Amino acid sequence: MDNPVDSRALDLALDLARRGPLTENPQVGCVVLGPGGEVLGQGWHRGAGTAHAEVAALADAAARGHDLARTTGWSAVVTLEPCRHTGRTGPCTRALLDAGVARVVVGAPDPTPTAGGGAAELRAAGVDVVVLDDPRAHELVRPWARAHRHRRPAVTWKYAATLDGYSAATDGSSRWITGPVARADVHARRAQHDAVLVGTGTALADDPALTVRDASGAPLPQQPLRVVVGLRDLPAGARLLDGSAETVHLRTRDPREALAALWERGVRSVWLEGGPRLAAAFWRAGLVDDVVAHLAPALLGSGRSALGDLGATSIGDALRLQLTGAHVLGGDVVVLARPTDP
Ligand code: AOF
Ligand code: ZN
Repeated sequence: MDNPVDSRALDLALDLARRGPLTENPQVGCVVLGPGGEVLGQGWHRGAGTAHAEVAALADAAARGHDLARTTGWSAVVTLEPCRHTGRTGPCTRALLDAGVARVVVGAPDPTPTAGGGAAELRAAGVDVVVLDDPRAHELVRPWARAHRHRRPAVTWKYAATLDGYSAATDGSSRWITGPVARADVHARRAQHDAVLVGTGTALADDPALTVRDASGAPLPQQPLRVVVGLRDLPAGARLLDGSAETVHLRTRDPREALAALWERGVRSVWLEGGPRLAAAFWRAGLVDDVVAHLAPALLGSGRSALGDLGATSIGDALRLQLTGAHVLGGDVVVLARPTDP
């Protein structure tokens, strides 16, 4: 990015965006700059149904005493392309034009058919629009943007395994492979998804609660939807049926069908926690967008592999992923990866 004022404003807008909740709507931040590049207003989106970031930032500028009738030389720097639709709130393109903002800097485009296209609309109205295509702005809305592009929830596959790739011992026991720091990381990441999904095999074998809990083990007030996929019934006493969070049982073996049902319910991101066979079915259908692997420095030598059969018989058949991160978590390692396709 060549303009240091835009660059600093985008840094700030990204920080503001992250203050917003992860819901059905993306996190968006906006900074309004005066003619000299000074920050006049800051805003972020606080969740579906509330003001968009641009409207919030203009309102903030007004609240700080800046006259919205005299906006000559003002710019707006937004992490996501301003919407051009009337959803639960009005179009941000309109709000920016009404305020007379002459220049708009966009971090990443809005890929949705209804809201997207605001940049072109602003340009047509004579606004100087710069689309930065900033990697951090893209990353911020990635699951949401992918969900809309593919019209299905974005899927993150999470597993914990020994260093030699086993997620359970031969007797089926798996508690615990990783330590408390890695497990706390799982809870934090779970909380960032609309739904947590397992197969009936895992539900029956492990009787997981799949809730998001704090350090003391208490469930947080806001819980992702718990989803079980598969044809077998859950026993009446299963923890998934304990009422501590909403649970749906999708009686299908088809990942695509399961995701279609979840999309209809408004789910845009899914945290897939196994088991190996269901995860393999998602991979075979090309339905995994991100991988979070927690690896413990332990060896089993035999046991249940973290992932079921992908049909690979030769090393050339290996599904090669792009490494996106790796770091130490307590006594374990987290590895982040994703398929290379766009
Ligand atoms: C923006 N600024 O701060 C956000 C945008 O139903 P609504 O009115 O909340 O609109 C939701 C859509 O608007 C959402 O799907 C996305 O395309 C866009 N989000 N756009 O200009 C914002 N949050
Ligand atoms: Zn908007």
